[in-house]
Amino acid sequence: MKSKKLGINSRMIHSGEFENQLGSATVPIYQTSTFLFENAEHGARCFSGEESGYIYTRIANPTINALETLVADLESGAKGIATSSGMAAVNTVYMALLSKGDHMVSSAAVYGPSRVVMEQHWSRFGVESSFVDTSNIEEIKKAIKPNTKLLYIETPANPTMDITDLKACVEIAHQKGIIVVVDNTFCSPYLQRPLEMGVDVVLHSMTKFLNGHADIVAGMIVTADATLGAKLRSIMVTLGCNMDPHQAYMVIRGIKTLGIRIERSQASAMKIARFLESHPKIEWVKYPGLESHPQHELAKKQMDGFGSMISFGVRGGFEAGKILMDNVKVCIHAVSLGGVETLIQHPASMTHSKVSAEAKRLAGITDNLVRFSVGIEDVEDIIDDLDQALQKVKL
Ligand code: LCS
Repeated sequence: MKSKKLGINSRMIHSGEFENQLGSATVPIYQTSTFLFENAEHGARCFSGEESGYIYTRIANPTINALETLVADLESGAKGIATSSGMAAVNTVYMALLSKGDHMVSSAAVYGPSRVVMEQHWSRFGVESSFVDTSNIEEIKKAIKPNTKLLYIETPANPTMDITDLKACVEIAHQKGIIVVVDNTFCSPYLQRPLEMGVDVVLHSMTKFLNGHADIVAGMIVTADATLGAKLRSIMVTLGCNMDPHQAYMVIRGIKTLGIRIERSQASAMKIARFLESHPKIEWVKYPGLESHPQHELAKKQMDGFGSMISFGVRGGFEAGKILMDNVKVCIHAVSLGGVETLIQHPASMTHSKVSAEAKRLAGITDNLVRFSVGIEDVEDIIDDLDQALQKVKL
């Protein structure tokens, strides 16, 4: 690691070690599947772990390692484990930390597939789960059972923007030997560093803010403890959900502008949230920066900024939301988030469509919930676009 003393913006540019043989200003792409051994002895030493040479890209690769060191540094963690996607990171964590007969407590509102894979697939291997409103700490306490091994939190949650008190989670869980995992996708380490609050493991869909340009899919796990990191790495390697070197290069490139992208998009998000809050065709707005957000005070304490994700309800329900999404011209009607372009989508019929109707109701994912990821366009253009599309909504 270059230096812990540098500020986060400097570390986004300069952290991430690699063997720089030719004085390259950026991390080269080691686009290779395998690495040469000097001789049979060298090969045997690498395999036994006596020597830490590169063997095979599924196990380790210099470009991917540079990214892992970089994100681990930004998250104040010990080890980074890059994965092919955010869902690969989620499943690696589930597989490493849960066994038959174990139980997981999680947020009722999480990215749909993170819940669906647990309820429909990990359950087949005897893993139990409870999804509760983790923004209410009492609900977590009530859900913990003797076999609970994992507390899995998304904050702010996708798509409700509910915020969970991470320090309180750590206190409750660690008393009972439960590991705390946080999906930090909505914030990125620029806005929230759960490991600094005592959380054990952080994961990311780097498809979103870290890469930031909507052009690749990627994931990352960061652990506070190196031994736990080694365990997660061995699961990732044997599952084969490794990242590709080119993917790693793209994320390293994206992270260089993470700070300036987030500063701009969250400044716009605040203005857009206020515009929506005062608009007669909008029923409700949930943005951590608004005083009306139920956990606004917690957001101020726990996050270094309010981010660029907004959820809101259009008056007139799903039909009205559809008219809005069909009429935007600058904003893009698509899933995903955290890119330079503003995206608008409808979770109930898209990202969370496979979550049961009852689970959606309990999680507060209403039919009129529209999720908005603010990009870095001129904010006036986004507001004008929303305004003209909302004019088409007839009450
Ligand atoms: N965690 C969160 C919070 C996410 O939002 C997503 C993807 C994932 C994990 C999974 O990451 P992936 O495998 O896609 O890299 N969220 C998406 C969304 O809200 N719309 O499309 C994808």
